[in-house]
Amino acid sequence: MSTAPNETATPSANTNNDLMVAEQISATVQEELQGTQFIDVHTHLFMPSLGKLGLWGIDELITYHYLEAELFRSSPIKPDAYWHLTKQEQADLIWRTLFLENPPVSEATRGVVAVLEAFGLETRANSLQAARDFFSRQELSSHIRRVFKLAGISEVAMTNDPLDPDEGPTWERGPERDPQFHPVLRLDRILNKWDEHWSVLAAKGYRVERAVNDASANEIRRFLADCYARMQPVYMACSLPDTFEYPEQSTRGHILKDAVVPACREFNIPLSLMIGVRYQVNPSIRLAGDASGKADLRALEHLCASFPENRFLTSVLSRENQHELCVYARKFSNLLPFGCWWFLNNPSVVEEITRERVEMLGTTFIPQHSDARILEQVIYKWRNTRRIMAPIFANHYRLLLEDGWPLTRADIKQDIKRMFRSNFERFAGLNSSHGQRSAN
Ligand code: RAT
Ligand code: ZN
Repeated sequence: MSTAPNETATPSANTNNDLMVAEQISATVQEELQGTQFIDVHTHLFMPSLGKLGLWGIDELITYHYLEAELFRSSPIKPDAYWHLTKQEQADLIWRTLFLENPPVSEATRGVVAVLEAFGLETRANSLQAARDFFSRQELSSHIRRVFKLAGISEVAMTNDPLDPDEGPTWERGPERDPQFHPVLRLDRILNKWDEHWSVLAAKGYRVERAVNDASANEIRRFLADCYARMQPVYMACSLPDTFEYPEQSTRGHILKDAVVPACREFNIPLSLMIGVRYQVNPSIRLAGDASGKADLRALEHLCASFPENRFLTSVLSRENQHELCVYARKFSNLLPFGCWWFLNNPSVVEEITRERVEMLGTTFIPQHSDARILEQVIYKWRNTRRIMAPIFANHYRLLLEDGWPLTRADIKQDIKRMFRSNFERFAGLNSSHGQRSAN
Protein backbone atom coordinates (compact mmCIF):
# COMPACT_ATOMS: atom_id res chain seq x y z
CA MET A 1 0.00 0.00 0.00
CA SER A 2 1.59 3.29 -0.99
CA THR A 3 1.36 6.23 1.37
CA ALA A 4 1.33 9.18 -0.94
CA PRO A 5 1.37 8.23 -4.60
CA ASN A 6 1.08 11.87 -5.64
CA GLU A 7 4.39 12.69 -3.92
CA THR A 8 7.80 11.68 -5.26
CA ALA A 9 8.91 8.79 -3.10
CA THR A 10 12.68 8.97 -3.48
CA PRO A 11 14.00 6.81 -0.63
CA SER A 12 15.11 9.02 2.20
CA ALA A 13 18.33 7.09 2.94
CA ASN A 14 18.86 8.96 6.19
CA THR A 15 19.25 7.37 9.60
CA ASN A 16 17.71 8.64 12.81
CA ASN A 17 20.19 11.30 13.86
CA ASP A 18 21.71 12.37 10.53
CA LEU A 19 20.94 15.95 9.63
CA MET A 20 18.42 16.03 6.80
CA VAL A 21 18.39 18.02 3.58
CA ALA A 22 15.17 19.36 2.05
CA GLU A 23 15.04 16.68 -0.66
CA GLN A 24 14.79 13.91 1.95
CA ILE A 25 11.84 15.30 3.85
CA SER A 26 8.97 14.10 1.72
CA ALA A 27 10.11 10.47 1.57
CA THR A 28 11.02 10.44 5.27
CA VAL A 29 7.59 11.70 6.31
CA GLN A 30 5.94 9.09 4.10
CA GLU A 31 8.12 6.32 5.50
CA GLU A 32 7.47 7.32 9.10
CA LEU A 33 3.71 7.64 8.52
CA GLN A 34 3.78 4.24 6.90
CA GLY A 35 5.95 2.65 9.59
CA THR A 36 3.97 3.89 12.59
CA GLN A 37 1.06 1.83 13.86
CA PHE A 38 -1.73 4.27 14.67
CA ILE A 39 -4.37 4.07 17.37
CA ASP A 40 -7.84 4.71 15.95
CA VAL A 41 -9.41 6.71 18.77
CA HIS A 42 -13.03 6.65 17.61
CA THR A 43 -14.77 3.94 15.62
CA HIS A 44 -18.05 2.06 15.62
CA LEU A 45 -16.28 -1.30 15.29
CA PHE A 46 -16.79 -4.10 17.81
CA MET A 47 -14.61 -6.86 19.22
CA PRO A 48 -15.59 -10.31 17.91
CA SER A 49 -17.23 -11.42 21.18
CA LEU A 50 -19.88 -8.71 20.69
CA GLY A 51 -21.13 -10.83 17.80
CA LYS A 52 -23.45 -9.42 15.18
CA LEU A 53 -22.85 -5.85 16.30
CA GLY A 54 -19.57 -5.96 14.40
CA LEU A 55 -20.23 -5.15 10.73
CA TRP A 56 -17.95 -6.31 7.93
CA GLY A 57 -18.01 -7.49 4.33
CA ILE A 58 -19.12 -6.14 1.00
CA ASP A 59 -22.86 -5.66 1.62
CA GLU A 60 -22.20 -3.65 4.78
CA LEU A 61 -19.50 -1.63 3.04
CA ILE A 62 -21.82 -0.68 0.20
CA THR A 63 -24.80 0.13 2.40
CA TYR A 64 -22.74 2.47 4.66
CA HIS A 65 -24.97 5.43 5.49
CA TYR A 66 -22.59 7.87 3.77
CA LEU A 67 -23.35 5.95 0.53
CA GLU A 68 -27.06 5.70 1.26
CA ALA A 69 -27.17 9.51 1.41
CA GLU A 70 -25.51 9.59 -2.02
CA LEU A 71 -27.86 6.97 -3.46
CA PHE A 72 -30.90 9.19 -2.93
CA ARG A 73 -29.21 11.95 -4.93
CA SER A 74 -28.64 9.76 -7.98
CA SER A 75 -31.55 7.30 -7.94
CA PRO A 76 -35.29 8.00 -8.09
CA ILE A 77 -35.94 5.41 -5.35
CA LYS A 78 -37.74 6.78 -2.30
CA PRO A 79 -36.33 6.01 1.16
CA ASP A 80 -39.41 3.99 2.14
CA ALA A 81 -39.02 1.66 -0.81
CA TYR A 82 -35.27 1.35 -0.15
CA TRP A 83 -35.80 0.29 3.49
CA HIS A 84 -38.12 -2.50 2.30
CA LEU A 85 -35.34 -4.12 0.25
CA THR A 86 -33.13 -6.88 1.66
CA LYS A 87 -29.52 -5.92 2.53
CA GLN A 88 -28.25 -7.57 -0.66
CA GLU A 89 -30.87 -5.83 -2.81
CA GLN A 90 -29.88 -2.50 -1.23
CA ALA A 91 -26.21 -3.17 -1.92
CA ASP A 92 -26.94 -4.20 -5.52
CA LEU A 93 -28.91 -1.01 -6.10
CA ILE A 94 -26.18 1.19 -4.63
CA TRP A 95 -23.51 -0.66 -6.62
CA ARG A 96 -25.45 -0.19 -9.84
CA THR A 97 -26.28 3.46 -9.19
CA LEU A 98 -23.11 4.83 -7.62
CA PHE A 99 -20.46 2.61 -9.23
CA LEU A 100 -21.69 1.33 -12.60
CA GLU A 101 -23.97 4.11 -13.81
CA ASN A 102 -21.75 6.88 -12.40
CA PRO A 103 -17.99 6.81 -11.79
CA PRO A 104 -17.37 6.56 -8.00
CA VAL A 105 -15.56 9.86 -7.51
CA SER A 106 -16.92 10.89 -4.10
CA GLU A 107 -14.83 10.20 -1.01
CA ALA A 108 -17.16 7.47 0.29
CA THR A 109 -17.54 5.65 -3.03
CA ARG A 110 -13.82 5.87 -3.78
CA GLY A 111 -13.25 4.22 -0.40
CA VAL A 112 -15.08 1.06 -1.51
CA VAL A 113 -12.92 0.92 -4.62
CA ALA A 114 -9.77 1.14 -2.49
CA VAL A 115 -10.96 -1.70 -0.24
CA LEU A 116 -11.73 -3.98 -3.20
CA GLU A 117 -8.32 -3.17 -4.64
CA ALA A 118 -6.59 -3.90 -1.31
CA PHE A 119 -7.99 -7.45 -1.40
CA GLY A 120 -7.21 -7.94 -5.09
CA LEU A 121 -10.90 -7.97 -6.03
CA GLU A 122 -12.19 -6.61 -9.33
CA THR A 123 -13.08 -2.96 -8.76
CA ARG A 124 -15.44 -2.52 -11.73
CA ALA A 125 -17.29 -5.83 -11.54
CA ASN A 126 -20.78 -6.10 -13.01
CA SER A 127 -21.99 -7.92 -9.93
CA LEU A 128 -20.99 -8.17 -6.29
CA GLN A 129 -20.98 -11.97 -6.29
CA ALA A 130 -17.20 -12.47 -6.38
CA ALA A 131 -16.74 -10.01 -3.52
CA ARG A 132 -19.50 -11.77 -1.54
CA ASP A 133 -17.77 -15.12 -2.09
CA PHE A 134 -14.44 -13.67 -0.98
CA PHE A 135 -15.77 -12.21 2.27
CA SER A 136 -17.82 -15.31 3.09
CA ARG A 137 -14.56 -17.33 3.05
CA GLN A 138 -12.86 -15.14 5.68
CA GLU A 139 -12.45 -16.25 9.29
CA LEU A 140 -13.16 -13.21 11.44
CA SER A 141 -10.14 -13.09 13.81
CA SER A 142 -7.54 -13.55 11.11
CA HIS A 143 -9.49 -11.18 8.84
CA ILE A 144 -9.36 -8.50 11.55
CA ARG A 145 -5.60 -8.94 11.92
CA ARG A 146 -5.14 -8.65 8.16
CA VAL A 147 -7.39 -5.58 7.95
CA PHE A 148 -5.57 -3.81 10.82
CA LYS A 149 -2.24 -4.59 9.18
CA LEU A 150 -3.41 -3.19 5.84
CA ALA A 151 -4.71 -0.10 7.65
CA GLY A 152 -1.52 0.37 9.69
CA ILE A 153 -3.35 0.44 13.02
CA SER A 154 -2.64 -1.56 16.16
CA GLU A 155 -5.90 -0.96 18.02
CA VAL A 156 -9.22 0.85 17.86
CA ALA A 157 -11.58 2.47 20.33
CA MET A 158 -15.12 1.07 20.08
CA THR A 159 -18.41 2.89 20.81
CA ASN A 160 -20.24 0.89 23.49
CA ASP A 161 -23.70 1.82 24.64
CA PRO A 162 -24.83 -0.13 27.70
CA LEU A 163 -28.43 0.99 27.08
CA ASP A 164 -28.50 -0.34 23.54
CA PRO A 165 -30.94 -3.26 23.76
CA ASP A 166 -28.69 -5.39 21.52
CA GLU A 167 -25.42 -4.51 23.23
CA GLY A 168 -26.23 -4.06 26.92
CA PRO A 169 -27.07 -7.71 27.72
CA THR A 170 -23.82 -8.90 26.11
CA TRP A 171 -21.77 -6.73 28.47
CA GLU A 172 -23.72 -8.09 31.41
CA ARG A 173 -22.57 -11.61 30.41
CA GLY A 174 -18.90 -10.51 30.50
CA PRO A 175 -17.75 -10.84 26.86
CA GLU A 176 -14.27 -12.08 26.07
CA ARG A 177 -11.90 -9.12 25.78
CA ASP A 178 -9.69 -8.41 22.81
CA PRO A 179 -6.72 -6.06 23.38
CA GLN A 180 -7.10 -4.72 19.83
CA PHE A 181 -10.47 -3.17 20.80
CA HIS A 182 -10.75 -0.61 23.62
CA PRO A 183 -14.21 -0.15 25.13
CA VAL A 184 -15.67 3.36 25.25
CA LEU A 185 -18.72 4.15 27.36
CA ARG A 186 -21.11 6.05 25.11
CA LEU A 187 -23.65 8.24 26.91
CA ASP A 188 -25.95 9.66 24.22
CA ARG A 189 -29.00 7.85 25.51
CA ILE A 190 -28.42 9.15 29.02
CA LEU A 191 -27.39 12.70 28.23
CA ASN A 192 -29.50 13.42 25.15
CA LYS A 193 -32.50 11.12 25.53
CA TRP A 194 -33.10 10.89 29.25
CA ASP A 195 -36.90 11.09 28.88
CA GLU A 196 -36.90 7.87 26.87
CA HIS A 197 -34.30 6.07 28.99
CA TRP A 198 -34.69 6.92 32.67
CA SER A 199 -37.20 4.08 33.01
CA VAL A 200 -34.64 1.61 31.60
CA LEU A 201 -32.29 2.52 34.43
CA ALA A 202 -35.16 2.38 36.91
CA ALA A 203 -36.03 -1.13 35.70
CA LYS A 204 -32.42 -2.16 36.38
CA GLY A 205 -32.80 -1.11 40.03
CA TYR A 206 -31.36 2.42 39.97
CA ARG A 207 -33.57 4.83 41.93
CA VAL A 208 -33.88 7.50 39.23
CA GLU A 209 -36.77 9.71 38.18
CA ARG A 210 -37.68 11.47 34.97
CA ALA A 211 -37.07 14.86 36.60
CA VAL A 212 -33.42 14.56 37.54
CA ASN A 213 -32.78 15.64 41.13
CA ASP A 214 -29.63 15.21 43.23
CA ALA A 215 -30.66 11.72 44.32
CA SER A 216 -31.17 10.65 40.69
CA ALA A 217 -27.80 12.14 39.72
CA ASN A 218 -26.16 10.02 42.44
CA GLU A 219 -27.89 6.94 41.12
CA ILE A 220 -26.74 7.71 37.56
CA ARG A 221 -23.24 7.94 38.99
CA ARG A 222 -23.74 4.52 40.57
CA PHE A 223 -24.84 3.20 37.15
CA LEU A 224 -21.73 4.70 35.51
CA ALA A 225 -19.56 3.13 38.21
CA ASP A 226 -21.12 -0.28 37.50
CA CYS A 227 -20.57 0.23 33.75
CA TYR A 228 -16.99 1.24 34.43
CA ALA A 229 -16.37 -1.87 36.52
CA ARG A 230 -17.89 -4.11 33.85
CA MET A 231 -16.45 -2.51 30.71
CA GLN A 232 -13.22 -0.79 31.79
CA PRO A 233 -13.72 1.95 29.18
CA VAL A 234 -10.77 4.08 28.11
CA TYR A 235 -13.03 7.14 28.03
CA MET A 236 -16.70 8.15 28.20
CA ALA A 237 -18.24 9.84 25.16
CA CYS A 238 -21.25 11.72 23.91
CA SER A 239 -22.28 13.44 20.71
CA LEU A 240 -23.96 16.79 21.25
CA PRO A 241 -26.13 19.14 19.21
CA ASP A 242 -25.02 22.45 17.75
CA THR A 243 -27.25 24.06 20.39
CA PHE A 244 -25.25 22.51 23.26
CA GLU A 245 -24.70 24.88 26.16
CA TYR A 246 -22.88 24.59 29.44
CA PRO A 247 -23.77 25.50 32.15
CA GLU A 248 -27.38 24.83 31.35
CA GLN A 249 -30.54 24.54 33.44
CA SER A 250 -31.54 21.31 31.80
CA THR A 251 -31.59 17.59 32.44
CA ARG A 252 -28.46 17.21 30.34
CA GLY A 253 -26.69 20.03 32.19
CA HIS A 254 -27.54 18.45 35.53
CA ILE A 255 -26.48 14.91 34.57
CA LEU A 256 -23.27 16.19 33.00
CA LYS A 257 -22.28 18.25 36.01
CA ASP A 258 -23.35 15.94 38.82
CA ALA A 259 -22.90 12.47 37.37
CA VAL A 260 -20.76 12.25 34.23
CA VAL A 261 -18.00 14.76 34.99
CA PRO A 262 -17.46 13.51 38.57
CA ALA A 263 -17.48 9.89 37.38
CA CYS A 264 -14.78 10.63 34.76
CA ARG A 265 -12.75 12.31 37.48
CA GLU A 266 -13.21 9.41 39.85
CA PHE A 267 -12.08 6.87 37.25
CA ASN A 268 -9.42 9.19 35.87
CA ILE A 269 -10.61 8.88 32.27
CA PRO A 270 -11.36 11.59 29.69
CA LEU A 271 -14.78 12.61 28.49
CA SER A 272 -15.10 12.84 24.71
CA LEU A 273 -17.44 15.57 23.50
CA MET A 274 -18.41 15.46 19.84
CA ILE A 275 -20.22 18.73 19.29
CA GLY A 276 -22.29 20.09 16.42
CA VAL A 277 -24.83 17.53 15.23
CA ARG A 278 -28.22 18.64 13.95
CA TYR A 279 -30.02 15.40 14.64
CA GLN A 280 -32.43 13.94 12.11
CA VAL A 281 -33.10 16.88 9.83
CA ASN A 282 -34.34 14.17 7.45
CA PRO A 283 -35.51 11.17 9.49
CA SER A 284 -36.67 9.28 6.39
CA ILE A 285 -33.04 8.48 5.51
CA ARG A 286 -32.31 7.22 9.05
CA LEU A 287 -28.60 7.23 10.04
CA ALA A 288 -27.86 9.43 7.04
CA GLY A 289 -30.41 11.98 8.22
CA ASP A 290 -28.23 14.03 10.59
CA ALA A 291 -26.68 17.35 9.56
CA SER A 292 -24.17 19.71 11.12
CA GLY A 293 -24.37 23.17 12.66
CA LYS A 294 -22.03 25.73 14.15
CA ALA A 295 -21.95 25.51 17.94
CA ASP A 296 -21.13 28.09 20.60
CA LEU A 297 -17.84 26.75 21.95
CA ARG A 298 -18.14 28.83 25.08
CA ALA A 299 -19.76 25.68 26.46
CA LEU A 300 -16.40 23.96 26.06
CA GLU A 301 -14.57 26.89 27.62
CA HIS A 302 -16.82 26.68 30.68
CA LEU A 303 -16.33 22.93 31.02
CA CYS A 304 -12.54 23.13 30.69
CA ALA A 305 -12.34 26.06 33.11
CA SER A 306 -14.82 24.69 35.67
CA PHE A 307 -13.29 21.21 35.77
CA PRO A 308 -9.51 21.57 35.51
CA GLU A 309 -9.07 18.06 36.94
CA ASN A 310 -11.08 16.56 34.07
CA ARG A 311 -9.76 15.86 30.58
CA PHE A 312 -11.86 16.57 27.48
CA LEU A 313 -11.24 14.90 24.13
CA THR A 314 -13.09 17.03 21.62
CA SER A 315 -14.15 16.98 17.99
CA VAL A 316 -16.44 19.59 16.46
CA LEU A 317 -18.51 18.93 13.36
CA SER A 318 -18.79 22.38 11.89
CA ARG A 319 -15.96 23.64 9.72
CA GLU A 320 -16.62 27.11 11.15
CA ASN A 321 -15.81 25.93 14.70
CA GLN A 322 -12.35 24.55 13.94
CA HIS A 323 -10.32 27.67 14.54
CA GLU A 324 -12.02 28.38 17.86
CA LEU A 325 -11.33 24.82 18.95
CA CYS A 326 -7.61 25.43 18.38
CA VAL A 327 -7.79 28.69 20.30
CA TYR A 328 -9.44 26.96 23.27
CA ALA A 329 -6.84 24.17 23.16
CA ARG A 330 -4.17 26.87 23.55
CA LYS A 331 -5.97 28.10 26.67
CA PHE A 332 -6.73 24.77 28.32
CA SER A 333 -4.28 21.89 28.53
CA ASN A 334 -7.10 19.60 29.64
CA LEU A 335 -8.59 19.89 26.12
CA LEU A 336 -7.31 17.58 23.38
CA PRO A 337 -8.76 18.18 19.88
CA PHE A 338 -9.13 15.04 17.80
CA GLY A 339 -10.11 14.05 14.29
CA CYS A 340 -11.78 15.61 11.29
CA TRP A 341 -15.19 14.23 11.99
CA TRP A 342 -17.80 12.86 9.54
CA PHE A 343 -18.59 15.60 6.96
CA LEU A 344 -15.11 17.03 7.54
CA ASN A 345 -13.31 13.84 6.57
CA ASN A 346 -12.69 14.94 2.98
CA PRO A 347 -9.23 15.82 1.64
CA SER A 348 -9.92 19.53 1.07
CA VAL A 349 -11.26 20.10 4.58
CA VAL A 350 -8.80 17.78 6.33
CA GLU A 351 -5.96 19.69 4.74
CA GLU A 352 -7.21 23.04 5.94
CA ILE A 353 -7.92 21.82 9.48
CA THR A 354 -4.63 19.97 9.84
CA ARG A 355 -2.51 22.89 8.64
CA GLU A 356 -4.27 25.16 11.10
CA ARG A 357 -3.81 22.72 13.96
CA VAL A 358 -0.09 22.21 13.37
CA GLU A 359 0.41 25.96 13.10
CA MET A 360 -1.48 26.68 16.30
CA LEU A 361 -0.89 23.56 18.39
CA GLY A 362 2.31 21.97 17.12
CA THR A 363 1.80 18.26 17.68
CA THR A 364 -0.54 18.54 20.68
CA PHE A 365 -3.63 17.15 18.94
CA ILE A 366 -4.83 13.88 17.40
CA PRO A 367 -5.03 14.50 13.66
CA GLN A 368 -7.61 11.89 12.75
CA HIS A 369 -9.86 9.01 13.74
CA SER A 370 -11.62 6.78 11.23
CA ASP A 371 -15.20 6.67 12.56
CA ALA A 372 -15.33 3.34 10.71
CA ARG A 373 -18.62 1.47 11.09
CA ILE A 374 -17.61 -1.40 8.87
CA LEU A 375 -14.36 -3.19 9.60
CA GLU A 376 -12.67 -2.90 6.21
CA GLN A 377 -13.27 0.87 6.06
CA VAL A 378 -10.20 1.40 8.22
CA ILE A 379 -8.13 0.37 5.19
CA TYR A 380 -9.22 3.26 2.99
CA LYS A 381 -9.80 5.81 5.71
CA TRP A 382 -6.29 5.45 7.13
CA ARG A 383 -4.74 5.20 3.69
CA ASN A 384 -6.43 8.48 2.77
CA THR A 385 -5.29 10.09 6.01
CA ARG A 386 -1.65 9.13 5.37
CA ARG A 387 -1.92 10.30 1.78
CA ILE A 388 -3.44 13.69 2.65
CA MET A 389 -1.25 14.37 5.65
CA ALA A 390 2.16 13.42 4.24
CA PRO A 391 2.58 16.60 2.14
CA ILE A 392 1.13 18.77 4.91
CA PHE A 393 3.66 17.55 7.50
CA ALA A 394 6.46 17.60 4.91
CA ASN A 395 5.72 21.24 4.20
CA HIS A 396 5.94 22.15 7.90
CA TYR A 397 9.32 20.40 8.17
CA ARG A 398 10.57 22.12 5.00
CA LEU A 399 9.73 25.50 6.54
CA LEU A 400 11.38 24.49 9.80
CA LEU A 401 14.57 23.45 8.00
CA GLU A 402 14.55 26.69 5.99
CA ASP A 403 14.22 28.67 9.20
CA GLY A 404 17.38 27.08 10.56
CA TRP A 405 16.44 23.95 12.54
CA PRO A 406 18.88 21.02 12.12
CA LEU A 407 16.16 18.48 11.33
CA THR A 408 16.60 14.73 11.86
CA ARG A 409 14.50 11.68 11.05
CA ALA A 410 14.19 11.14 14.80
CA ASP A 411 12.29 14.47 15.06
CA ILE A 412 9.79 13.35 12.45
CA LYS A 413 9.43 9.86 13.94
CA GLN A 414 8.78 11.30 17.38
CA ASP A 415 6.17 13.80 16.14
CA ILE A 416 4.22 11.21 14.16
CA LYS A 417 4.23 8.76 17.05
CA ARG A 418 3.09 11.52 19.36
CA MET A 419 0.17 12.66 17.20
CA PHE A 420 -1.10 9.24 16.17
CA ARG A 421 -0.38 7.27 19.38
CA SER A 422 1.14 8.89 22.45
CA ASN A 423 -1.17 11.88 22.76
CA PHE A 424 -4.05 9.46 23.13
CA GLU A 425 -2.14 7.00 25.31
CA ARG A 426 -1.18 9.75 27.70
CA PHE A 427 -4.59 11.46 27.75
CA ALA A 428 -6.45 8.19 28.25
CA GLY A 429 -3.87 6.76 30.67
CA LEU A 430 -2.98 3.76 28.51
CA ASN A 431 0.20 1.84 29.00
CA SER A 432 1.77 1.92 25.55
CA SER A 433 3.58 -1.40 25.62
CA HIS A 434 0.56 -3.56 26.30
CA GLY A 435 -2.36 -1.43 25.30
CA GLN A 436 -3.64 -1.77 28.87
CA ARG A 437 -4.77 1.04 31.13
CA SER A 438 -2.20 2.03 33.73
CA ALA A 439 -2.94 1.85 37.42
CA ASN A 440 -3.42 5.56 38.19
O1 RAT B 1 -19.84 9.30 11.25
C1 RAT B 1 -20.83 8.65 11.58
O2 RAT B 1 -20.96 7.46 11.26
C2 RAT B 1 -21.94 9.30 12.33
O3 RAT B 1 -23.10 8.69 12.00
C3 RAT B 1 -21.91 9.22 13.82
O4 RAT B 1 -21.82 7.90 14.21
C4 RAT B 1 -20.89 9.92 14.61
O5 RAT B 1 -19.61 9.59 14.21
C5 RAT B 1 -21.06 9.60 16.08
O6 RAT B 1 -20.23 8.89 16.66
O7 RAT B 1 -22.06 10.08 16.64
ZN1 ZN C 1 -18.82 8.17 15.34
